[in-house]
Formats: sequence, C-alpha cells, structure tokens
Amino acid sequence: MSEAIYQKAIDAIMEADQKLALEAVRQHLDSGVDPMELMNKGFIVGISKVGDLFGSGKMFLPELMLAAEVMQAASQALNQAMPAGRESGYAHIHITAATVKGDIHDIGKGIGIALFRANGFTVHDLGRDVEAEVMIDDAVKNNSQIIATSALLTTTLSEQKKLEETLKKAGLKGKIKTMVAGAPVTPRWANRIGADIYAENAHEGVQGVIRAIKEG
Ligand code: B12
Repeated sequence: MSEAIYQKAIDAIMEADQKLALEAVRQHLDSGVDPMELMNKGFIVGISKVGDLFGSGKMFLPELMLAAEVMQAASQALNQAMPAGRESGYAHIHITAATVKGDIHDIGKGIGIALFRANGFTVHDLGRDVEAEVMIDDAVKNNSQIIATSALLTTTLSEQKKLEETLKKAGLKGKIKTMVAGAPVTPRWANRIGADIYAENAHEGVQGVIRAIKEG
C-alpha cells in the first residue's frame, strides 16, 4: 500500500499533477505513517528526477516550474501535518533560518523548518534571497543561537562563506553557530568555510542543533 502511494507521489511531481499529489498526501496521512516518509520516498524522489531531466536538457524551465509548484503544495500540506511543537524543552533554542542571497529555492528550507518546529525549537524564518547581514541582525535581535542557511545553486554557495566572514568581522563567530544545508553543500564545504554544523537533510539538522547546544 505505502509503495503505491510513494509511486503516486513520484508520478504526481513528474506529471505536475497537483490533484494527484494531494491525493497521495491524504492517503498517506490516513495511514498514520510519519509524514516525512512520503516526503523522502515519494516527493523528493520525484523532484530529483525532474531536476536530472532539467539538468540534462530533457525538460525545460516552464515544466520545471510547474513541477516545483506541485512540490511546493505537497510539501506545505505535509509540513502542516507534522506534529506541532511537541513539549521537548527546546523552545528556548532560537534558530534564524534563510535561503541565501541570490537563491530562491526554499522547499528544502521549509521542510527543515517544519521539523525544527515539530521538535519544539523556536524558528525565525527570513524567507529566501536573504543577505548575510540581515540574518545576523535578526539573530542578534532574537538571541538566536543558530543561523541555518540553505543554498541550492553552486553560484550561491559562496554566500554561506560570506556569512562566516561577516560573523567573524562582527566578533560573533562561535557565539552564534552556523548550520549549512542544501543539495550542493557537502561536509567538506562546511569544514572549509568553518561552518559549525552540516545538515544533509532535515533530520540531521535537528540532530545537529541538539548536538551543538549540548557542546555549548
Ligand atoms: C524545484 C527547483 C526549482 C524551483 C524552486 C522552487 C522553490 N520555491 O524552491 C524553481 C523552478 C523556481 C527553480 C529555479 C531555478 N533553478 Co532550480 N531546481 C529545483 C530542483 C528541481 C529541486 C530543488 C528541491 O526543491 N529539491 C527538494 C528539496 C527537498 O531538496 P533540498 O532543497 O536539497 O533540501 C533537502 C536537503 O538539502 C536539506 N536542506 C535544504 N535546505 C535546508 C535547510 C535547513 C534548515 C535544513 C535543516 C535542511 C535543509 O534538507 C532537505 C530535505 O532533505 C533542483 C534539482 C535538485 N536535484 O536539487 C533544481 C536546481 C537546484 N535548479 C537549478 C537551476 C539552474 C535553477 C535556475 C537557475 C534555472 C533558471 N535557468 O532560471 C533557477 C534559479 C533561480 C534562483 N535565483 O534561485 C540547478 C542548479 C545547478 C547548479 N549547479 O547550481 C538544479 C540542480 C537543476 C539542475 N539539475 O540543473 N528551481
């Protein structure tokens, strides 16, 4: 049963069929299985296939945009279904989150934030295409312990490096920890720029925050 729903989600993204996508969401939620399972085994598989087709010139931008709209609708529906702010004792942990300057990809960030909130953290979502200075101002204003950034383009990865440099200049490096995420981001990149936490996916993001807070 689950396999059929995962396949439905993959097809829905590849065919840009929103009705089918929301049907898969409803069936999955009715089955009582963790919403993230459908995201990981269905929708993310579908959008990755679409990304590969686009990357190899077999799909064009208008079709990519239609698939992305369906992906956005499906992920919003699943994010809303995540158990809201369970009493975890983590509400005092504030996270400022954003997609970096020049980058409008925000689906992965949305999933990361939904899981942060489901685990009880307080998140300040600055949206997408956000300057490093704006993130730092927000983190200072809200006493965020972490700034989490998402970058999906090889050309915008450098903005994560800029954040490290700007934090250093402001004397805040180490006081505010950084988390880097996004498809082209690797542990090697995180290490090279001196980011504190690397998150391959939303689940690792949650684990990374908990580890960083424990380490102090
Ligand atoms: C959907 C999509 C779009 C949508 C974005 C819609 C939106 N609102 O986000 C639209 C159509 C707008 C778009 C536009 C463009 N795109 Co685009 N896009 C994609 C695509 C197909 C999927 C991205 C996605 O949402 N994946 C699903 C999510 C869930 O995965 P994710 O973001 O990686 O997130 C996971 C982890 O990385 C991590 N994570 C990510 N962020 C965060 C944050 C936190 C806090 C945490 C904890 C975790 C976390 O957890 C997530 C869940 O596991 C990718 C292909 C790909 N394989 O990545 C191309 C891709 C990224 N795009 C690409 C390109 C080229 C573009 C455009 C330049 C196209 C153009 N000619 O205009 C523009 C760029 C516009 C801009 N300035 O940003 C290229 C980038 C190539 C490169 N080397 O840089 C890719 C790789 C496609 C390709 N194969 O060529 N795109």
